Amino acid sequence: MSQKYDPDILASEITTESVYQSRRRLLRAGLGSPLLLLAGCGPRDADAGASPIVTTSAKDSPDGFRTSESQTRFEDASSYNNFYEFGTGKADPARYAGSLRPSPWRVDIAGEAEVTGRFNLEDLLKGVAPQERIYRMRCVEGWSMVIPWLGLPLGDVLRKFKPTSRAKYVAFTSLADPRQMPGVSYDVLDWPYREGLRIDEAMHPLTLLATGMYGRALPNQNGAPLRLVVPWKYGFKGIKSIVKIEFTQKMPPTAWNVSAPEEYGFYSNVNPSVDHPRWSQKTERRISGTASKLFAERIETRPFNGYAAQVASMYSGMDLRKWF
Ligand SMILES: Nc1nc2c(c(=O)[nH]1)N[C@H]1C(S)=C(S)[C@@H](COP(=O)(O)O)O[C@H]1N2
Ligand SMILES: [Mo]
Repeated sequence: MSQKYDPDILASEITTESVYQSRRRLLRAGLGSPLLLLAGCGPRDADAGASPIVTTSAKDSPDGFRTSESQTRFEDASSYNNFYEFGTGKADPARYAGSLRPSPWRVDIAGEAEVTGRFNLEDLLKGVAPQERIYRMRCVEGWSMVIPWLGLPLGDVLRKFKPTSRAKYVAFTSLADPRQMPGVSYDVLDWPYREGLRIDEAMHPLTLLATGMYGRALPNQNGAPLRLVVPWKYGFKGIKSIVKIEFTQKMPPTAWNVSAPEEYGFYSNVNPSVDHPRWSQKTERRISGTASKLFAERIETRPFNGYAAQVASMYSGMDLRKWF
């Protein structure tokens, strides 16, 4: 996780065609709804991809659902990515994720729940209202973004499947299809990419199952058609292109923990007082720049990425140096 940003790959790579396709998926998934238009972020014309869409003057609400900090530009959020299934360079996902086919899409629901099986994306999401959430995101590598997501509270989706009292954790699995994802032919991670949450973390109202960002469907490089967003954890918990969700009794294995257990723990809460073994986590550089200056000055990283008021109680009594 130490590749350099390739400044040659910017928004110009995000073709009109891919924006058009992503808008069609958004509409098909029922997300081009009046609610989103009211939020000032409805689907726009196919060629709107070159300019940032959402500008909000909303103040931070007490529940943390919207931050008023300045937003990362769409161009940067969709061209500076980690999605190792398409290569390990920051510019690789935008360059290569065109081969991902996000529609039709099915998700397996398995494990400790009354309702399990394989569901079309539309059926998986049916009955839960899409929302906009403007979250700070902090990568373990030391950069951060502010992104207006569209999605559904994960807990509302999970409850439809009636998890049993034995469901203590939720395990997520990404697609790993070498025909769509050139990177899975390389041995950089133990494919498929996997992540997990404790059940209370999964049910927390801040946890989002994202289907879009900046008023449009997710670009492939950001994890189309469905990815996790957990704003108080390091970015790698935000597993992309999810094909399986399993309720488990035991703590599930996660891709980064399997590959480097001394560097990446299960919890992965943003914690400036626990250094990564190879670098400090005390500060971060916000990607809030212009085309000529990607990174802003260093700022201090906050415990739980600034969401302590909402989430710290879930970890009371836990030694967060041990459970990193
Ligand atoms: N399937 C999959 N999901 C993934 C990753 C990945 O390589 N594969 N990278 C993670 C990491 S390290 C980060 S920081 C975020 C980046 O999300 P973004 O590119 O949308 O900003 O995705 C996470 N989800
Ligand atoms: Mo990351």
